[in-house]
Order: sequence, then C-alpha cells, then structure tokens
Amino acid sequence: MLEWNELDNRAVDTARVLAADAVESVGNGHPGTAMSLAPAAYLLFQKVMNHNPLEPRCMGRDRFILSVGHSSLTLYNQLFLGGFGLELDDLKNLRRWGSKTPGHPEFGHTDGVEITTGPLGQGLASATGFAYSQRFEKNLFDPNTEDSPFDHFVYVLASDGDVQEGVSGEAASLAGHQKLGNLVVIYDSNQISIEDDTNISFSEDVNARYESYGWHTQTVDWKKTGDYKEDVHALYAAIQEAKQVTDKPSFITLKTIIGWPAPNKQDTGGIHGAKLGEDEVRATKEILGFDPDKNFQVESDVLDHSRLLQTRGKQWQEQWQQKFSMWQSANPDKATLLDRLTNQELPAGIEDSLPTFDQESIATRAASGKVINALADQLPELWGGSADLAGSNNTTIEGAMSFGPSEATTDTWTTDPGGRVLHFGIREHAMAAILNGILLSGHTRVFAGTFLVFSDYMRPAVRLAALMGVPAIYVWTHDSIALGEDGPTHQPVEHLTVLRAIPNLTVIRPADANETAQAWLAALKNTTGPTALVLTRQNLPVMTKQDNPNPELLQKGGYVVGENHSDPEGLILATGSEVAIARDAQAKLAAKGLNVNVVSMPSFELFDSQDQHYKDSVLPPNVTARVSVEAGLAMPWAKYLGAGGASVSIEGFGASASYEVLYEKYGITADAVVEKFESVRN
Ligand SMILES: Cc1ncc(C[n+]2csc(CCOP(=O)(O)OP(=O)(O)O)c2C)c(N)n1
Repeated sequence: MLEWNELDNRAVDTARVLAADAVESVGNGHPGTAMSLAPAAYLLFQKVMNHNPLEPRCMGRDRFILSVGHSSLTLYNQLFLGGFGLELDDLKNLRRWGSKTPGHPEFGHTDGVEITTGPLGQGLASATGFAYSQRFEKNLFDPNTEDSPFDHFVYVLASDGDVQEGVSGEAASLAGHQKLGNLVVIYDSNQISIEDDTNISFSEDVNARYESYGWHTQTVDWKKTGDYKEDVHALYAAIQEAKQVTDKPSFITLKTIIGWPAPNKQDTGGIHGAKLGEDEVRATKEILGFDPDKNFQVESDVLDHSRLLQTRGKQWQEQWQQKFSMWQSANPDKATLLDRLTNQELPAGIEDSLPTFDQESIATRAASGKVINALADQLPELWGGSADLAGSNNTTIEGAMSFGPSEATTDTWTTDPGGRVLHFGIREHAMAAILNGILLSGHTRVFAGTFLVFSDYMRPAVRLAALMGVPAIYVWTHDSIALGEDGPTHQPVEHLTVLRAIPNLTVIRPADANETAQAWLAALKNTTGPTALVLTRQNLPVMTKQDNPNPELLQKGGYVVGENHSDPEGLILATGSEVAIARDAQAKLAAKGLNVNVVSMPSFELFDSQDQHYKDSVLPPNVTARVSVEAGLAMPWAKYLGAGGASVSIEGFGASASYEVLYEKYGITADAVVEKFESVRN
C-alpha cells in the first residue's frame, strides 16, 4: 500500500514551482516535463526505490536513469528534495557556469546522476546495459541466492523522443529477448515535442511495439477522465505489478499533460523548452496555492518531510549491508575479486599472461582473439561479443556460454543467464549504448566488435562513453581498403580521422600481433575512457624480436622500430598494416644510401600524453623530412609532419578488388613512400 499524504502532494507541487522558477531565472531550459513528471519522479525516489541519499553510490542501490535528459530538473528536484547533495542555491544556478546543475545531467559531475543523458534514446538504450550488468554480476558473484545483495531494479523515465529514436528500439528488442525482469521503464506519453503535437510524425501503438519485443506493458492514463487526475496510486500499483514480472522487462505508458497545471501553456510545445514567462509562472503558483510574489519557495515542513528519505535510506542500507557482509564472509574468494574490481585493478602480473607471437604472419584481428582467450581465465570480469560478426571480429571467448535465457540456445551457441559471450545481433548502436550501461552500472570490463566502417553506427554512444569516461573496449576489424572485395561500402577511409577527433577516446592501430597484445593491455589499463582497437582482416608480418625487441613501447603510443639511426635523414611514420610498408621503404632508401627511421605510431593519444623529452626522442625536432603512410585520410598526421612533411594516404573512397591490387592502385606502396620521401627531402 502506498502511503501518500498532503505533504507529499505539497512536495510534488514544490518541485513544479521550482522547475518554473529555475528556468525563469536563467531565462532558458525545459520546464514543462519537469512540472508534469514531478509526481512520477517523486514517487520513484521517495516511495519505490531502494537507495541512500547520503551514499548515492552504494552498490546495492536501485538505478535511476533519466532518459529524457533535457528535463534535468525532473532529476535535480528529486536530488534536492531527497537530500542527495543538491541545495536550493544549486537549483538557482541551473545551467550556469560551474554549477552542479548543468543543462543536462552529467555523470561524475552531480551526485546521484547515474548516466549522462540528453541525446534522446541513449538513456533508455543504456538502461538495457544496466540490466545486463546486474544479471551478469549476480551470476558471477552470487548465483544461487534468492534474496541477494546483488539484486536491484533499474528504473527509467523516458519520453516520446526516447521511444522514437532508433537506438532505443534496438536495445528494447534485446531487453525483451533477454527477459530482463529487473528493468522498469515509465514512458511519459505527453504527445508533445518541440514541434507541438506528436501526431504530426508519430502514430504507432508504442505499447504494442514493446509487447512484440517481449515486454510486459501497462498503461496508466491520467487523462482518462475529463478532469486530469495525477493518480499516483495507480502508477504505484503498475510499478508493483511490473516488479512482480520477473521474466520480462516492463513498460508503463503514463499519459500526462506536459506543463501541468500552467493554465495557458500546458499541453503545448511552448512549455517544453522555454521559460513560462512571468504571468504564466504567477498564474501557476496561484493555482498551486503558492505566493506568486515569491520565487524558489520551499516550506520547511515539506523539506523536512522529503528529507526523511535520508533516514529511510540509511535504514535500507544497513539492511543491505547485513546481507552483503554475510555474502562476503560466505564467499571470501569472490569478495577478494569484487574488491579488485571495485579498485579498478588488474591481477598482479597480468602482463605475463599476454601471448607472444613468433610466427611469420597473422592478422591483428586473429591475434586479438588469441589475446582475449589467453586472458579470459584470469579476468572473470571480462565479457563481450559482436554485432553478428563474431567469426570476423574474433571476439568469442572459447568454451564460454553465451549471455542469454535458456530459450535462446541455438545449434551453435549455448546460453546461460550469466554467460560471457554477448550477441548483439545487427544492432551496433544499441551495442555501444549497452556497453555504456554495463560499465556505469557495475564493475566488469566489456568489449564489443564490428567492422571499423560501422563504428559510424555506434558513434553517438561512443562519444558519450568518452564524455563520461567509461572504459569500453571496441574491437574494430577490417580496418582499411585492404579488406578487399567487399568494396567501398565496407572500407573505412575517414574513420581513423573521425575517431581520433573524439576527445578521451584512445585509438590504437597495432602494427603486428605483438603490438596487438600490448594494445589489449593498454585498453585494460585504461579506466578513464574508451579504447578502440583497430585491427586488420589481412595477415601482417610479425616483427622479429630483433626488429622490434620492445613491443611494450606501444604503451607510449609511438616508438622507433627496426634500425634506429641516431642521426637519421628523415622519418617515416606509420600505423598498423602500413608499418611493414614503411619498413620496406626504409630498406629501399637504405639501398640508395639514405638512412631513415621508421616510427610505429599505433596511438596518437598515448603518444601525445608522453613528456616532451620522450616525444623528441622519437620525433627529433631537427629531423624535418617526414612522411606518413596510412591507408586513410592524411588529415590527422599534419601535427607530426610539420610544414616540410607529406603523406602517403587515401583521399577518396575505396573500390572492390583484392587487397594487393587495391594497395597498388591506391599507391599505398613502399615505392610511393620512397618517392614521397625523396620529394620532401629536396
Ligand atoms: C538525439 C536527439 N535529437 C534531438 C534532440 C533535441 N531535442 C531536445 S528535446 C526534443 C523534443 C523532445 O520531445 P519529448 O521527447 O516528447 O520530450 P518532452 O516534450 O516530453 O519533454 C528534441 C528534438 C535531442 N536532445 N536528442
């Protein structure tokens, strides 16, 4: 039974008035949905969720995702009312420089914000990842307990825009397939977006769609009768029913009137993303029984009442801690593992488990697969898969089960709810968003593969990973025109440039198998942002110990391979498959009496983070005759080449042919490098 009294009503109305005042004060923002979703948000925060405002990162908490990120006030108001660390001054500083209340919620910036949202659809999609994470960790740490400290729910508030965006559909399809019973979405169907009535562009039956994805669906219609009635009891009952359904995610369509109860602007696009204006704010306050002459009014008895959440939260956490402590004593090994993961540490000596490669040649994608499998036993926290390209991306942990309900077992794959092999189907965008959710929710490390060219399909979520600092690992194979016969639709050309342009994304394109092992180590060591592993389809020669005694120098992003002349005539810089071409060119130049150094430059980001002394030792400032060779755009190389340098590159799309023919036709050859070098030398 829901306990709900007049103080609860007053707290909800306080949230509405604060939303109107905060936007009015800064002059811009999104008041409408924060006003009409205040009852739902308050209900979740105060009456439904298990959490402790004083310890908002407590592991056992339920997770809350505000997918409708522009309505940040929906969340900020609850963080204020519940006492998560926001105070009235923070609301007064909405959207201002340095405030804890930026325009959209930002993970790591404001306590209680689980995920950065704003690009519509992403929060809802990542929620699936949060639910994946819960199930995986429960199975990893405490598979057989009914009432486990690893159980929790994931609650989402989503909007029309969230369910319109394709990424949420991809993820919802997976969530239904996976039967994620701990995921509860409240969809705020106010049928208003910026261009007013959504009828102009949106007419499907959303519940029917989610039902066919395999979700449990309900509708709570606050507009059912002529009088708008915010029936929190009906919504509470629907949430309770949703929680009982443990074999399906739950979707509750909540029909609301945006901007309720603003007398003139409710139910319009006008109140979605603009201040109400003084008269409308005054009128709204009068309707709600607030003094129209006062701003940011919060009555002390209301705040005292809502802050009781701190007391309830503390009590909940004490109970949870008891369960957790019992688990710790009963499972000392697993508790040690959890400690290691909580501290974001790798097992001591993990470097020694990296395979070394001494064969003549192997594709870096194949080497990557071997690295994953060499590390898998030592890293139970490592899981991952592909968007239907497992065989091409070499992303399968051999012998491991696939993550899925038993019904999803096929002739090829055997599923288990705690399986380590992920199958995203052909849903790259959701794959990246789900990785974000997994990494934000818990303690594991996860990777996902597709062709490099389809990183385009993942990019909005990759950008958010970089912005939030979550350590996703992308295994992007088939990394150049050298993938061959599939032709230009599948051949990345601009992708390295585009990806290197994303701040805080570490892009690594290893030159051979031993660099690939080091690239994996770099990715695992990177706990503050995503890492892209850019790998070949075709075989690459493995540099001998003599040619490259220290592949671990990959960790520095760039280093000299092969002969290292102390006073070279020039430098040839290359990544990945083109390092071998650079070395051929080096030999040809040596035959002409020109000594050049070859710099393997697998990661610009790692190299740029070295000190100047190191950088100068690899790229001596006095050596200005420099040529880069990479099977992609020249654009990103300018900073290393200087005014006198030049690039061997590809400036247009590729074509369908064998890779040998393509490299010849596109001039990615040792002869072209030699020619270019001679031109810059003169
Ligand atoms: C991917 C993406 N596209 C566009 C926008 C810009 N935008 C912000 S709010 C909005 C309308 C959203 O309407 P709705 O989801 O119904 O939210 P509500 O009106 O209920 O607040 C748009 C288009 C965005 N934030 N994200």
